[in-house]
Amino acid sequence: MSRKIVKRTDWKSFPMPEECEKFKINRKFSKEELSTLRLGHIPEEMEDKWFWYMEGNTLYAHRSWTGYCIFILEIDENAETHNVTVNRDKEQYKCEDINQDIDLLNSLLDYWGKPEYDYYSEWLEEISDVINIKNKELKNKISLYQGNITTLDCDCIVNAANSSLLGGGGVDGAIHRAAGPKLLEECRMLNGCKTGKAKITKGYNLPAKFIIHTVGPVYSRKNDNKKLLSDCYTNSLNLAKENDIHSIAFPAISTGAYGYPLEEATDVAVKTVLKWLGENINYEIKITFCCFDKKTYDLYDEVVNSYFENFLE
Ligand code: AR6
Repeated sequence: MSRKIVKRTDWKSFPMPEECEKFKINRKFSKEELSTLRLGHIPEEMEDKWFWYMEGNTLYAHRSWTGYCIFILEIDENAETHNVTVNRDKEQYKCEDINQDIDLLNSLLDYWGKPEYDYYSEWLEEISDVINIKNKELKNKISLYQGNITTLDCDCIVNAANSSLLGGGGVDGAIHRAAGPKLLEECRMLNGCKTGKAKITKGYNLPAKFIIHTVGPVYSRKNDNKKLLSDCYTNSLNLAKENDIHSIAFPAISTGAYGYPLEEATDVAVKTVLKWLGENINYEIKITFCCFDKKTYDLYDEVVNSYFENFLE
């Protein structure tokens, strides 16, 4: 790996927050994990990202670029860590439950320690099992439609929104125009939405009863594009299930203004939806991929069918 090692000085230095808390986690790192952690990381995007670096055997993990919350982990000579100090500005990062921090940090360390962690290969393995077992049931739950999503008469349509949830261009603009101004009123109450997450509103003047708003990643040639885009589909479907929604239509999230290359985005969308269906096989739901133009439709058609062509009787 030819990445340079990240140092404290690579990051702008706010004074350290003064409020300290301590908690314990127990983990042992392998040699590979430790050498990956030692490289550190500078985020390329502002939102929801971490900056970390090691000085000697101390790992500093800054929550976002502000440095208002810094986790400091001592790693001992056996490559184990137990004691974590949190310096946080409580105005900016209050903590209601320290167990959440422990879970968060553990999952981050899982992720950070893996050299060039590739979610994509992991899905490929998982998805082939799901599809092999349940192919026919899955096939009947998916359909394609070419046209304007706002005309679809299903329980719910998904909006490719931005994190303000206050409207925009593309499919977002079309949905707000068709649903009417009450949608914006409800959206104002939602306090935005993070990339990869999803929130639900009523459909107002739309044929669809509900709208699930999700925020796709702005494509940036980074590993976690796939993960974030996949999260949009998974979180939208989880929210649909929680709300007893049995038919839902997705646009091609992130492939317009957010610049996600269509082929990869289609692959991620189809794989994620199939995986979710496989894991929720007893839930009755019809999922439509709504493709605005013929090029998108043809690509979805090809990708969806590629999963089933070997299995159809
Ligand atoms: N019905 C179905 N699909 C549509 C429609 C429609 N009426 N209109 C566009 N598409 P985009 P993004 C397709 O740009 O890339 C907004 O300003 C379009 O052809 O709508 O996730 C938000 O506020 C493309 O395939 O969403 C955000 O700021 C797909 O929908 C930003 O754009 C997504 O294109 C989100 O960008």
